[in-house]
Amino acid sequence: MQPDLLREEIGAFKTLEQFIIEQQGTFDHSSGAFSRLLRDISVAAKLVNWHMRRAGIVDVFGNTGEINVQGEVQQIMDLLAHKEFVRALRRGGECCLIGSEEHSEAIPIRTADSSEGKYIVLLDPLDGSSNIEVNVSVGTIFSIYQLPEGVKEATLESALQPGIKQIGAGYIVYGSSTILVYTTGQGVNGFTLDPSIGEFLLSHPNIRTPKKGGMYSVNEGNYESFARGLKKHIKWMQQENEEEGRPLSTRYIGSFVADFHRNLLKGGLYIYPATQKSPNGKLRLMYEANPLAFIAEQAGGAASTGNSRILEIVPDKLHQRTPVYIGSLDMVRTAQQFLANEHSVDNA
Ligand code: AHM
Ligand code: MG
Repeated sequence: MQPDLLREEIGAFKTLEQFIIEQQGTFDHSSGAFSRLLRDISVAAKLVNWHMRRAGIVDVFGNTGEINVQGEVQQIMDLLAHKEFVRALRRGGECCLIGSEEHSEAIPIRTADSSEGKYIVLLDPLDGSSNIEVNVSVGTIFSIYQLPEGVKEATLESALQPGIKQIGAGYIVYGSSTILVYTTGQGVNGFTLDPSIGEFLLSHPNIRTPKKGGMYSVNEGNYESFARGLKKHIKWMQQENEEEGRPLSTRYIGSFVADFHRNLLKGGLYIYPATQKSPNGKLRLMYEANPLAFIAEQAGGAASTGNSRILEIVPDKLHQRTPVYIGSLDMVRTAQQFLANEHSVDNA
């Protein structure tokens, strides 16, 4: 492509910053402070992206030798991503509390005697990190709440709000390109990072997810320990029925954020159910399930525990887990029906 043409094309796109500023003042919470918070998140995302793109050249593969609060081996990149987000949010001054998958306690940024920051950010700095070493897409997931009215000091309690109270949520996938997708409750928009100018450009405006898709994503290696209803549902998805578009295809990356992103754009159902080993599922409510549930609903999809809406769960722990059925509306409903028809969660 001619350099001039390339420049012209880039100029035709809106940057994330321009988009955020345009939105400012058009809905509740769309204040300058909120815009600055989103900017801080996007800056951290660019830095994590920079680390990711150099992985393999500089020595950031492998684990830190530490076990994180989830009992999982912490990867060096997990820690790097955590640090970049904490640093950007601390420096930005709009955030009063951070909850991170990589830190057992909530991290207060604001104290009673300072007036800085009214936003709570909960995040999984690097989701799917066990995939990093093999060049498979990973991502960051974030959820934003406001410090409740009248609360002066940000503590863990102030962060334990149900997902319906989120005022923003998003994710970044560091994949074949780097994309940031977010919602503030006014639809879902996606921005692709243009590495030549270092800006996120609006590439996926107003994302709507298909009502029904041709893919399901679940770790079928755990099949034996799934509930009877889910086993039946999986068998049903595998049956031949041309009219109804079955069998469906299986697609499972093992990075929730990347599986979710694909299904959001193409239509599909992602499942991480309760299993014998993980009776509450594996995924974390506050910084994995809730933010993606907010995005799924805003894009016209749905997110369920299998029998109730994820966004309505009242949390009691920062790192609590939940079963997840998320994606295209009709597919989540069908999954719920299969589970409801088999009241028992006993195994077949
Ligand atoms: P992580 O946040 O520590 O990376 O763990 C969550 C990941 C999800 O990204 C992914 O969907 C899931 O764990 C895969 O789990 P499994 O290997 O049990 O299928
Ligand atoms: Mg994760």
